[in-house]
Amino acid sequence: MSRLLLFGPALVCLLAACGDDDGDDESQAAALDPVTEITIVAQDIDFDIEEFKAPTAASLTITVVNEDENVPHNIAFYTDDSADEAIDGASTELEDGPIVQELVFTVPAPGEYYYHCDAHPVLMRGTLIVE
Ligand SMILES: [Cu+2]
Repeated sequence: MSRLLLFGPALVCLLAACGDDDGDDESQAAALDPVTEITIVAQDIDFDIEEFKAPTAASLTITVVNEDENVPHNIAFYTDDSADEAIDGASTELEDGPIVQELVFTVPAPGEYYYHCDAHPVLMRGTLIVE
């Protein structure tokens, strides 16, 4: 089953959409399956996705949509929620919204990782589960 999902995000979206009554839940449902592309919206100093899965060693593309006018956001990945050790190449610069940022990096070894906005680490945070 997980092998099937590796065929691509389009299939994942298709499956998620099929199982949903409400289109608003689509992104959250898709986040439950491992993805190699994901869009995370930063709005009202909050990320809309606070947990998602990705397959180890894959190239992961994250689109960060900062909807907050004149408020700086970014996304930065760390080995754990102490945020002491950054994951190489897995962060964007803090930039005022509205702006769209794209981040591409290689998914690390299986495990749980942490991400946050460096400007709002308490309010904007999440977990990346690598399988
Ligand atoms: Cu922020």
